[in-house]
This record gives sequence, structure tokens and C-alpha cells, in this order.
Amino acid sequence: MLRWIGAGCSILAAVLLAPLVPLFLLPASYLDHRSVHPRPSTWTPPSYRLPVEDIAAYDRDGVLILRNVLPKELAEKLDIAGHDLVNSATMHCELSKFTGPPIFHGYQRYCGRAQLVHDFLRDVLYLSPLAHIAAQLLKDDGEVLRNIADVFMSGGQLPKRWHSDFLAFSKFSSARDIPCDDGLIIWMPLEESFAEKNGMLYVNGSHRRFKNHFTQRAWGAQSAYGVKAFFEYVSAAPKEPLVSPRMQLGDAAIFSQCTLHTTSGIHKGGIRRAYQLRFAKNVVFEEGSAGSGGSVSFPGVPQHPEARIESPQIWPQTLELEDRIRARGHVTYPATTWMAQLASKPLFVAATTMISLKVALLGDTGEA
Ligand SMILES: O=C(O)CCC(=O)C(=O)O
Repeated sequence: MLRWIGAGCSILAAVLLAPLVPLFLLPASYLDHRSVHPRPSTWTPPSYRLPVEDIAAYDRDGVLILRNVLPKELAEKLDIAGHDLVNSATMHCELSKFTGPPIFHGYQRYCGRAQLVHDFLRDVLYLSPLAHIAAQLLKDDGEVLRNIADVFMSGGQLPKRWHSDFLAFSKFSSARDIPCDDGLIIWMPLEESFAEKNGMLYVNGSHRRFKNHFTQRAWGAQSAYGVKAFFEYVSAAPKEPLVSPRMQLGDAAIFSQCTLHTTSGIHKGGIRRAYQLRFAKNVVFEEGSAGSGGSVSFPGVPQHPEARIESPQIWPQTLELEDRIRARGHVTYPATTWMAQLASKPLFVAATTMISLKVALLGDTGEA
């Protein structure tokens, strides 16, 4: 009997994973626009001293909009990379969609760890002052920061879906007391972005309310790490006052890992492209960190055999070993490594494949 159930599950998994097969045949990375990894090793990204008022505003609101923060040359590179990612698909980008939260399958292109496969995005990470800005907002610019993730996303009608990125950060933390101040997201539009064009909405002050909710009540901080309690909170939490910024290429919205946010869900034509960098301090990679305790566990991109290069140390300086690997060029994983990575979480991948098919057939209307 058990053998029959096992065989049935394998056939079901194979059928569900079959739509992914063409993705393994795509090119590995983006070869049209190349640049070299910054030298020397180790490398410290440029400085950008934030006024104390900006730091105070970020602490108070959980979101800070910086205008024109990317140097012109890097803004141009970001735009070029964005066109490359929209115009062509790679194995890395297409498969990374199946290793992250399924709420983004309505996006026409989703690329996790995109800086590994496009040099111009790597340049935005290493050559911009964003790491220094993150270090000041995370309270101490002497502390070690890792770029725990970077994501490129684009699409037309993008679904509205309130959430915070807390559970994605919890995978990289051993703390269980909701360390909102340990991680932040830097979100950058690649063209003008505003509410009517899938612009982002942020709930002002929601980072503090999130922490208070889970630490000051009987159920305790630990419950914030469970998907169910987390999304119950998100759905019941007030969605005001709203910050709905009009932004353009070169600007950045910086928000706490605990800040509630969403795309507006309003679409008046054209696609919207955005790139984001996530920085965290006190990063741990061990199994058994808060997020991997059964609460939320995405497969993630495969891991480089020599170093944690998918989440590189950027501040106060890079690491020689990681620089050495990046200096060799794009970091790509063979199809067999991707297959093994996806096979490590077959139920997750089967579920996310089904969601992806459903979204492709029926669209994704998101929340009202
Ligand atoms: O860029 C977007 O449309 C959504 C980004 C977002 O909500 C996230 O990455 O958590």
C-alpha cells in the first residue's frame, strides 16, 4: 500500500514539475553588458552621510524616501540591466521564482539574486553608497552587513498584497525577539513610479506596531515566526496612515523588514520595473535559525560550494574569498544543482508550480 502511495506521489510530483523543464534549457546569465568586480579586495563601498533628521524619520516612520541617491552612471546601468532582464529570460531568474514566496507569481519577471547573473546589478550593489546608508539606518556603521538578497521584479497588472518581509529576514537571524532593527529593504524604481502605476504603498509606523503586537501580548514574540499568526496580524492591522511616494529612477525607498507594504494594485498601462537590495546585520546561516524552525522555509537559490556568495558581506568591507569568486564572473549554477535544490523541497515547489500555472491561466487579482 505504502509503495503505491509513494509511486503516486512521485508521479504527481513529476507531472507538477513538468512545466519547469523548458526553464532548464534557458541561457545561464546575461552576457550583453559586462563589467569587472570592483578592485581592490577587500572593497568598501562609497560613503554617503545621512542627516540625523533622515535617521530619525526612518526610526519613527519605518520608511524613508531618498531622492537622486544613485550616481547617474549607476542609475543608467540599473536601467540597462532592467531592460535586459525584461527582454530575455535566464535559467537563474526563471527558476529563482520557484524558490521564493509564491505571492509574486503574477509578476512577468521575477529574479532573485539577480546581481549574480548581471554585472550591472552587481555594480549597483558594490559601487553605490546604499550599503553605507543601510549601515547608518541599522544603527551602527561599524557593524558588518550582508546583502541577504536582491530581487528584480517587473510586470503589468501587479497584485496588491499586504505583507512585511520579516519572515524572509528571519531565515538569516538567530534572534527570536523580532529584531526589526536588524534588517531593511532598499527599493528602487527603474522608471517613474506612483500609486496609479503599481507604485508602492507603505504603512507609516507599522514597523513599531508589528513589534509591539507580538511582544506585548500573551502569545509572545515567537508566534510572529509562524506564517499563520503572521498573516492574521497583517490582514487585521490598520493600513493607515499611508505613504504613497512618487519616485523615479535614481530614487530609493528604504523600509524596515517589519514595515507593512504592498504594490498599489492600480495599473494605468505600461510595465513597472523595480530592483531591491536587502541588508541585514547579525546574519547567521546555520540550520535552526528562527525561520527554519518549521515556520517558513523556502528552498532559496542554490549555494556556492566555496562561500556564502549569494548573500555577500558588503559593509564595512567585502571579504577576500567572496571577492575572489565574484572576480571570476557571473555566479551560475548548473541545471543539476537547481534540480537538487528544488527537489529538496518538493511539496513547496509543487505548490508554487500549481500557483504559477493558475496565475498564468487566470491572472492574479490580489487583494481588494
Ligand atoms: O516591487 C514590488 O512590486 C513588490 C516588492 C515587495 O513587496 C517585496 O519584495 O516584498
